[in-house]
Amino acid sequence: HAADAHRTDLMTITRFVLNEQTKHPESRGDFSILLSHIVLGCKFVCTAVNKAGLAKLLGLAGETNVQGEDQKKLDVLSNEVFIKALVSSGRTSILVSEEDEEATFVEPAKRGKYCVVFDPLDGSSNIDCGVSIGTIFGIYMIKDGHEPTLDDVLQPGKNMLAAGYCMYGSSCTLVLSTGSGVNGFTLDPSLGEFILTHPDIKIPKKGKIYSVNEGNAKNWDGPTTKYVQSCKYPTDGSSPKSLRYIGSMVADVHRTLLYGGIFLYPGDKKSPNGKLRVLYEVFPMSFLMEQAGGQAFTGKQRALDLVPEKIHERAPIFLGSYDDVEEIKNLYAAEE
Ligand code: AHM
Ligand code: MG
Repeated sequence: HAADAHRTDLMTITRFVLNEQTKHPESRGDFSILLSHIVLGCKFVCTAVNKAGLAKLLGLAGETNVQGEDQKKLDVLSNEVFIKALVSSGRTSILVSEEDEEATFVEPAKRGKYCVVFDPLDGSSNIDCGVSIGTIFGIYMIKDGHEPTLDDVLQPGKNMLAAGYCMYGSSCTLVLSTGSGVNGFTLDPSLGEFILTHPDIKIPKKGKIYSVNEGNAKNWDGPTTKYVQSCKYPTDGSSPKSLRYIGSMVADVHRTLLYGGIFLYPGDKKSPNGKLRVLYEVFPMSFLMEQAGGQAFTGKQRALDLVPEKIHERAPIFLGSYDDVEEIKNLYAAEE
């Protein structure tokens, strides 16, 4: 269509967030500014990820450059990019990153009212073979009128104001919820802008796919074992589910969100709390799932009700289509 070539009415993520802001007349635009800094971080990491395959040629990650300095690994680089972008926004007080043992407390002159928890580059085992990886983030508001403390981030996931992820895959896709639904944006590399391509994402009520590392099956508990067995050998006359597992949470959750189904990283005998981290993996993805009409469960409770005690704490997670998560909830309830 000729007219399409000249479309300038595209909904960019900047325009989208500013539109949302006008719904809150009291807003002074702080959230929009914070988000624009996160978006900048995502664009930067996207560029670095896209060049990663040329590392040897260009002297990137892990190689020594012409000055003889060691080049930074992609995950280290991504962490630095996001820390810088978030501090320079002037809108944050506390940052928790998967890459850093301790939380970062922003110096008073640059402080703002938000706390950001994030995994700058998740799916590290997939970096060197060019498979999709991503950034995951969640945003809390600091409690008013006191010095920021770790308690500001050790809050249940339901207190998050916003959550999202950016997937560096066949295209660069940013999925965001500010608590009123979920929207997906795709980076147009020629414009350098994220364009709204997936408005108001709703996860199918029931799916045909399950996603889990079955190599851990020997150590699973009863309900997880029964559930996965029922995916393969259903007894209610339905067709078996397909298995899809990338081993990159952002990619596995993104597919689950769009196609429906269930993603699980259960606890097992070796790791009773599973592998995934509560603050910056389990919470943001659970927030998005609920906002899209799905569910997220830890095997004991609604994931977003969990109150973390440590910033790098782990929890088992079952998330996805409403009906599929309901089944696993029933299996755990029957155990008690
Ligand atoms: P990472 O933070 O070291 O990258 O680990 C997290 C990743 C997730 O993206 C993914 O869901 C999971 O680890 C896969 O784990 P496993 O290899 O045990 O299946
Ligand atoms: Mg991770």
